[in-house]
Amino acid sequence: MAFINKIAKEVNIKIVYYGAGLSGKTTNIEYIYQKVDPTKRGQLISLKTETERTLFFDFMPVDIGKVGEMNIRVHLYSVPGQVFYDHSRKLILKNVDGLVFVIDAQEERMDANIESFANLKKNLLMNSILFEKVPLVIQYNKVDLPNAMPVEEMRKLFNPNGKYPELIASAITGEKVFDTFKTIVKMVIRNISL
Ligand SMILES: Nc1nc2c(ncn2[C@@H]2O[C@H](COP(=O)(O)OP(=O)(O)OP(=O)(O)O)[C@@H](O)[C@H]2O)c(=O)[nH]1
Ligand SMILES: [Mg+2]
Repeated sequence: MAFINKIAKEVNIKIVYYGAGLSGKTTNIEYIYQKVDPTKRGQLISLKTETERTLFFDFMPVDIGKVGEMNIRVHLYSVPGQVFYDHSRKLILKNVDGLVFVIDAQEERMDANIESFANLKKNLLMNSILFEKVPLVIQYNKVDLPNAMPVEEMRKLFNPNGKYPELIASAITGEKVFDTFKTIVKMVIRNISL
């Protein structure tokens, strides 16, 4: 749940980037970190292994300005995608307001993406959060790679009814990274009554 402080006129929202290992979650957050005005964001805290894999989480706060009288501060997190860090993923989902599910478009990663989507649903349930109640955006990432699966095929797997907004992205170049971020922030703000 978003933390709303009416006296300080401040709203804190928590957005979590979720998805399989190496799907590009950290790359999304690093791109936002590099491009956002440094006066509008805090430090990027990344806990990584020696091979640059997320060990616990990435975290970065970003001030996105005002909605009405309220200052909106977004807390961006990414989970560690590697299968064995499940306990951390569960913890990071606590009090989540919005989700970006980052899909690795490479054909050979589809099983890992499917497993991660199921894992997301399971971990929300473990936190007593209803999957259907949390705003969710789907990002098809790494579409620049030659072995990327056609978007229509991925849609059949993850968004057959077109229920979720989708972004076709290449986080490494920044393509659709901000559109993804803006889409989920707007959905979350619409979802909380200020
Ligand atoms: N070609 C290509 N490579 C990408 C893209 N996005 C990320 N990568 C690369 O994929 C690798 C993994 O990216 P990360 O952002 O670390 O992946 P992650 O989802 O945070 O992985 P975990 O922390 O293990 O869960 C890195 O080498 C990135 O440079 C993309 O859009 N295109
Ligand atoms: Mg990572």
